[in-house]
Amino acid sequence: AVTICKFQGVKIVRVIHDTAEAGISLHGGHLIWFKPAGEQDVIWLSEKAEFDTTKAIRGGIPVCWPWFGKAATPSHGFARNSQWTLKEHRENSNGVIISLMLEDSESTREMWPHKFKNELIFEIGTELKVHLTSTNVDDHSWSYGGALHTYFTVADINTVEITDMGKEYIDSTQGDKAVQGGNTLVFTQEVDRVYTSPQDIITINDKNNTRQISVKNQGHNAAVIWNPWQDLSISMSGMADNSFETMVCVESTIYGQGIELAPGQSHTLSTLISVKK
Ligand code: TA6
Repeated sequence: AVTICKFQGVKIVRVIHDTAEAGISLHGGHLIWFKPAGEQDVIWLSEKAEFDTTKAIRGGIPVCWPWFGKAATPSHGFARNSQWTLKEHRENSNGVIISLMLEDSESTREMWPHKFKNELIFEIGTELKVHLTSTNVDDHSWSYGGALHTYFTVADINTVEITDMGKEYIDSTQGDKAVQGGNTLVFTQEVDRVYTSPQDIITINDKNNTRQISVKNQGHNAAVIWNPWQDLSISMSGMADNSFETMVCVESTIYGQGIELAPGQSHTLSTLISVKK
């Protein structure tokens, strides 16, 4: 069943199906939970997340668009702070499909002077698929970047290993230095990296391999991996001091102004998330 209800004061689309449960906030077009039947939550939501419609929600899947990071203000673009509308929902035995829309308005054109149409499709079943299709409905070309900035739940960041994110990365903790790394990433301090040649499927090995989450990205040019570690968590909004221990972000990213669209053209950025059996 699909219902529209209120959660922490914001309007959400709530999905309850034999295959999975999910919640999507219309503020931000932001998925805030996804739980396949018989599994623990896959997506992390901060216990201190603020559901104040002027801010992005801490956790879930923030939709960063039309730029990634601090390339302009607001950080990570305006889509995660915008009110999306529910376009349609469909249901079958495999799961539920939810489609949300965001179009340019006077206030978006003040921040970014282009006309666009964004459709955000969530396929919710034993796997979670998220597709963000951006269309240029303006009379000139424009370029954009962004990310599906997924926060994953992990049992303990100290025993997490990530593989197949590729070897080359830009390290934001070292002034955007280009680094050649290995194929396995473990966490002992803050990690904030843009991996520029990721493999097709990135694996999060959690809790000494008792759970593996696979993340298949498409339409991207990079994968960002982020854990703020303790000092940053303490200073960040919507974050409890030790909450870095139970989360990691693995993001399907269009780094830089990576995609150029001519009038009428579209591009889709996706992330496909599944728990490996
Ligand atoms: O994706 C990693 C990152 O850009 C980090 O640099 C980091 O600070 C984070 O996202 C969270 O950004 P936010 O604007 O949500 O606080």
